[in-house]
Amino acid sequence: MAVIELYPQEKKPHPFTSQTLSGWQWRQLDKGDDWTPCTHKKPTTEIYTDLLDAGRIPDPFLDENEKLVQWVGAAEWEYACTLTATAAEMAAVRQVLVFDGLDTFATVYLNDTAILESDNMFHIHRVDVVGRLREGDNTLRIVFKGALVAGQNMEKTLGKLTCFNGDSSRVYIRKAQYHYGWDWGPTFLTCGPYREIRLETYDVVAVWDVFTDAVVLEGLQQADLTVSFTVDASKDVVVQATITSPDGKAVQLSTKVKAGSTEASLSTKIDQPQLWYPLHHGPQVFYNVKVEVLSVDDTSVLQSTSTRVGMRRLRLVQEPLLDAPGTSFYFEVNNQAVYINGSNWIPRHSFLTALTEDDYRQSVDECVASHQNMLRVWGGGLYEHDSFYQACDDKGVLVWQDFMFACGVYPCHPAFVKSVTREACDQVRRLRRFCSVVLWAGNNEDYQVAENLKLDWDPADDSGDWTKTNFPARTLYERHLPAVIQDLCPQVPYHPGSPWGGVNTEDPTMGDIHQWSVWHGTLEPYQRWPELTGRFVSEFGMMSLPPRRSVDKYVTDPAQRYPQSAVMDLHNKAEGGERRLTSYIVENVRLRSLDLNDWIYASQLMQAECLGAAIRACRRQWKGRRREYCGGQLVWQINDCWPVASWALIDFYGERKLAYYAVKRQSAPLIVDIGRTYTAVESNTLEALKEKRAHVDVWAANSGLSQDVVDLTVTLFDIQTGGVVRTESLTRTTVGANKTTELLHGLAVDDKTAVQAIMRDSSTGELLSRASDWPQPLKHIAMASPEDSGVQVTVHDGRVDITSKLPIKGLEVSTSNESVIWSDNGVDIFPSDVYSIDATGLSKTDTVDVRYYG
Ligand code: BMA
Repeated sequence: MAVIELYPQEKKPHPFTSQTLSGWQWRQLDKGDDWTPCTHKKPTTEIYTDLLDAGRIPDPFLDENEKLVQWVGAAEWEYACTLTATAAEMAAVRQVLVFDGLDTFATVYLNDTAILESDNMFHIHRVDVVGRLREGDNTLRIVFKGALVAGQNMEKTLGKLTCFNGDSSRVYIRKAQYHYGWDWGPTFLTCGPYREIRLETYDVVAVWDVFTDAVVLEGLQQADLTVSFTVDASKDVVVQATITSPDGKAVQLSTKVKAGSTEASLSTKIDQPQLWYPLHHGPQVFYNVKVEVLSVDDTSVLQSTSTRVGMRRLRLVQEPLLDAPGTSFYFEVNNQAVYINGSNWIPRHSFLTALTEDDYRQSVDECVASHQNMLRVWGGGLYEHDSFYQACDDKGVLVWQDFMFACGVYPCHPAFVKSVTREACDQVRRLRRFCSVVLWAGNNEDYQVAENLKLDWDPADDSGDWTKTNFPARTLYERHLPAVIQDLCPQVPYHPGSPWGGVNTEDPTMGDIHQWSVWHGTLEPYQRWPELTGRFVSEFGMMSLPPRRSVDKYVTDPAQRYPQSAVMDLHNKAEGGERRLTSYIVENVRLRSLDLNDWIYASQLMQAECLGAAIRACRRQWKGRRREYCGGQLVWQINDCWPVASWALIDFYGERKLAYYAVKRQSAPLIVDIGRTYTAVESNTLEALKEKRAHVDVWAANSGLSQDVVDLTVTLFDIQTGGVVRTESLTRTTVGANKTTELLHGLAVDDKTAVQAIMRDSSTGELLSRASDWPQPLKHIAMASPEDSGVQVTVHDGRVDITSKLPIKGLEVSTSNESVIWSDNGVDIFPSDVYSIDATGLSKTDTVDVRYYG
């Protein structure tokens, strides 16, 4: 290719510059309103938060205001900002406007000339504006059309498809699907420039999409590194990559890149690579990769950019098991099997631009603080903000990333395939540099919907083109999306859907399952969890109400603060939400009243018990090499997007529910655990009159990589008197590495007995873990009266110590000091034990309230 000599020797090339746009104003287009300047200077914004800031709508999250602001989603909106181009920027050969994401039906005008039409929230655009940009002030205007109308028009021409949650038109629209309303989320069809817009100018070159693919070889002794990048150069240049190891050793590579727009790469081998590990498995270390573009003539630096890479060897292991049908489904990082204790992640807000980098960081910190090592970015939300993945990389939290399809029958006509393929390429290119992303999955529950509706889905049909069937999107999930992964990040495994695998999506012996027989489906008692596990349980959950402090925020009228009020009902979006929640509470927890505080406590205790039972059942199935009968579980869901009664562990305001602590206790790397089993004695043919016997088993679950030598004490207490019924102990017992070890089997118990197990390190005596077990269901237990319990709470600076005379279930500590962070809560207390809870921010003069079950 002929190289155009743009620069006479004396003219220095214009260096790469980047200017982020901000200073938005907006108006309602279909009403011909005047412009209103945004009250903030942020680069990203959206209509609901702007209307709220301007006092034009009531807070959509409070009371029943959701109903009052639906008109916003039906209207047309226009945004504008001024882009001031400097003389230097104008002198550049290339002037490009980069759009990281527009939500959703957007026409962009630069000085009244249309420069871009976008109809997919997940597309990233680079638009050449040479000849359109002028020196000084330019106006960038974006018209946003209503997504609902657009979708319903498509339904008219292309036919109505089916979905669960939200308006059926959503399946045609590439917009975060939860905006249409979900069984935990409100309907707010917001719009706006939700991700950054930048003007990039340069002369000779721009380099972007820098990606370092690290292939760590099997023995972990070597990594093959390829640094790839996209270059737009109007002249030949030299691209140089400097790779610096975590301990500061640098390797330099360079290549000459010919003029033009092209992809290029540099490769090297690294011996003894320092590897990145998930939480609790090793350090999170990174190689820094600096890419510089040098002028061929004088080696001056024209552009410089830095990224980093965490190197890990990754496998999703699906292999035959010993003594069990089907195949395993577990993650292996750097040749170590990793048991997954994690959660599902939904968008952290209905209005994404309200979030800060700190919000993402804090959420990931909360995940880590509860010992959870995976978050699944669920398919009804969005490809998350960089800060989310950055935090996951930093903390060793693995990410299961869905493509953005959820609970629906999606179309697969050519225009849709084109849009989705581009979306996948844009987002995979952006996210492949985060080493925490360890799986891409095609969708959320779309195969389940296909089964439910009895669509044409024959797993044996591998034609690769299902577009003529009534389950056309299978072509996306099994052909187009895996091709993108294969092409752009072949190190990361692809799974066609979640759930997927086996004879159908409910097959517990292969692939992953969503276990919703508890809560949805047949409303199975959670005591049945030992029979409900699968090879990997990527969803399961239980609802509860947010803590009282939160309820008081979103229910502003005190007269509405009761469990059955209209406001409380609007803030419970689940189908049959009240009925199901009531069933589970009433079947398990003895209620004193329907008072709001009692109801909240009952729901949270019940949720904590349920999730504890589920994780206990799953984790026990991690039995060592070739016996990975369950590879992990992901709680539905860790967070909320607005204030609501939901399955969340942490509510919208950041308040932890009791279940958060139950998950934390169950997910600690090394725990002792107890399970109670009831067996019917066949002495009476009438089910209700069958006598039942109960026994408990005790085991240790260890996700650590070394074995431990422990002492175990198991005490059976009489619940009414606090007397010790029986004690069993083991000394110097070995707990195997990275698996569960059964310790005691078949201790007979009755319905008056609660059990406590304490596990200590044999050599140091250090307390490693406590576990407790109670008769089921809890409602049948005759608890002693609170006056006899002898509960004592001693408040120290930063800690409380709790003792009791009787066994105590689900003791919750609270204080009006809102800054306090408890390390544990909703705990079981037993006689002759001191239960300490760390309380960051607590002063010994603070008043600590307690409540407990019974
Ligand atoms: C699931 C999810 C969501 C839903 C949740 C609770 O299976 O995939 O669609 O919000 O259950 O019902």
